[in-house]
Amino acid sequence: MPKPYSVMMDEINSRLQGKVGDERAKEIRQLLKEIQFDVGDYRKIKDKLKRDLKEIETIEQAKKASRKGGQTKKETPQFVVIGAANSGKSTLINNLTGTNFLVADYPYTTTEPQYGALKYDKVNFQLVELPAIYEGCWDSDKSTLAIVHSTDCLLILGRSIKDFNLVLSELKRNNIHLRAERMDEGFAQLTPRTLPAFLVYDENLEVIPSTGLKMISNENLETIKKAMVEITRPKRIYTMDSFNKIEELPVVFFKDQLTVKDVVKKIGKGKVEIFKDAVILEGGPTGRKKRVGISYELSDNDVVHLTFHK
Ligand SMILES: Nc1nc2c(ncn2[C@@H]2O[C@H](COP(=O)(O)OP(=O)(O)OP(=O)(O)O)[C@@H](O)[C@H]2O)c(=O)[nH]1
Ligand SMILES: [Mg+2]
Repeated sequence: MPKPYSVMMDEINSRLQGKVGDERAKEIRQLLKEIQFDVGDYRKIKDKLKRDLKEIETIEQAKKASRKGGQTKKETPQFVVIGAANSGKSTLINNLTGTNFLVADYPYTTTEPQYGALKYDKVNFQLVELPAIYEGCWDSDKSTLAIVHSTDCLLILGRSIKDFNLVLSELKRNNIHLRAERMDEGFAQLTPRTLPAFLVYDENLEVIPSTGLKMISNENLETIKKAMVEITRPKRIYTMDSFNKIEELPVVFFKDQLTVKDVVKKIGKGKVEIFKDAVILEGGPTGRKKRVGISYELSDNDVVHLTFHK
């Protein structure tokens, strides 16, 4: 006996509630299998589910393509730079990363995502300029929206209140929420999608919409770079080589409860089993010396000397 349309939709909505990405796609495929009728309201529901599925598949595919492997995510936080046309996105990325993206005084100069890299305070960052935001820009362009979805942080650029309101409302319309810092465990995906973000404004702007987010003038590149470090809260851990020399480059982590075990794991497979103990120089080479075990919690800039059983 077929069920009424509204009853069916309630059931479907409750099964899809809270599910995003691949998980949602899986549930939709299952639903499509279960709905056996293919006429009237059933046809309508199936068509709707199929459209939904196609959209998710496009987003998931683009997500995967926009992040080459999981590697980048762990070590190199990515900032997507978004803003209205002519807000100075290319200029800012050029200044921060030394790229040479086309800057022009007409709108929609940048039509494809552009990538730049920046190293600051021993942390690598990737910056991506997306094509300018306009009302409804992501309705048809799901692959650009997917880049926003999968990024670690947003840098929102504007030259006027109108610029900021436009970007904030497009984010809201697409169910993307903003927060002032990364999550405790790094850049994990939250539902609905929640991204760490800050605003970069032009000097001439007097009143800024109150968002609870950090706001920085574009006059000072150094402050912008500092904000990138602050919002991502890296833990830079320096290891020692076998001659007790401190390695110049740290291993960088993005999670709050970081233990010696995380560092050991990073160094190599099978190392946890042969771990003996660790000596820590707290907060840097001149810090207090401590002998600790594998579950000791590390802080930013700690130096770690690991020893292993032969
Ligand atoms: N007053 C002012 N002008 C700027 C600033 N940054 C860039 N410009 C100028 O604004 C124009 C647009 O700069 P772009 O960097 O191309 O802006 P965009 O956001 O990348 O533009 P689209 O790619 O077209 O969306 C250029 O003429 C820049 O020289 C700024 O901070 N202040
Ligand atoms: Mg541009």
